[in-house]
Amino acid sequence: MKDLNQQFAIPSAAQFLPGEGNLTKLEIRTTIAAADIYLHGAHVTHYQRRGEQPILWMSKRSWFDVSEPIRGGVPVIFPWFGPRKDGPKSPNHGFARLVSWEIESVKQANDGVVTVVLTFRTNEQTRLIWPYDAELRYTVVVGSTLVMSLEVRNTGQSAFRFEEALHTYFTVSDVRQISIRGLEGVTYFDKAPGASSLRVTQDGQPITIVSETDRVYMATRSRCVLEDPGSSRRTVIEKDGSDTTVVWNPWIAKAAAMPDFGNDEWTQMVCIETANVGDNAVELAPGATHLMRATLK
Ligand code: TA6
Repeated sequence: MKDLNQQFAIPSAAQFLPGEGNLTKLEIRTTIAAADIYLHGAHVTHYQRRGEQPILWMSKRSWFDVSEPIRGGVPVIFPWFGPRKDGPKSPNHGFARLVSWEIESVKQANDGVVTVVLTFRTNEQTRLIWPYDAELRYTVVVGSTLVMSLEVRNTGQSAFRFEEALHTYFTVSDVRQISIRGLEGVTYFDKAPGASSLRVTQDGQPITIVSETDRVYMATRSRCVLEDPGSSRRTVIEKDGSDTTVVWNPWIAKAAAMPDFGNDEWTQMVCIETANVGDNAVELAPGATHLMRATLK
């Protein structure tokens, strides 16, 4: 912690502190915005524009344990999404959110915007479950918008195909009142239990949440607009380098089944995830780099 602060802290803007579960947290507080980033999973757990309500949701029951993912904020999902389709028994949503990331830089521009770069390189542990070499570089820009960019470089000798997501949890006043625009007419895989048919095409109406919702919208580069009338707030999610958008709310039963998710918390959140999943997975040749970015306004 002391070394991190000596090397990277910016007085009255960015400092490292022991966070929940004594996990190391970078706390950013400027005149423009506030944000928290844990080294565990390079996990952004908090973002709030000065004078406004927080945008990201965190479960009050989240684990803060090196062997568990943090519940809420922006989990970084890599190199597979959801359960592992092939290969040995592996954690849901890959390993990137479970490892400790390094700080490459913490900088503040003249306008007060703070940019943090975190990195992770695959190692012998990850090669046991995923036999490739990659370097991940995650840039988080904390200003009047929150901009998160995940860069994946193939540092090995063989090509690999990966899935990824910035699995963003948004806080809402009541998920039953929200609407999400931008995915009209897009085809999605419906992963909710008892889903009618696997592939469904979204009609011309905004998405509303009336039951467990778990949809993987394919081949879409659209910006989404989350309307939360209860807090008279509109959040815009723009994206680059992402062809998949996932929309998720666990609803009652699924929320109750998760130990790190309060039974009644499902009404206060919705995930709108910037991703590349399934047919939109990314093929990366040796030496190549891919960048995916989410901008929250
Ligand atoms: O993004 C939606 C989803 O894939 C759901 O199926 C649900 O599993 C959610 O992610 C959370 O997964 P986690 O492993 O973080 O509990």
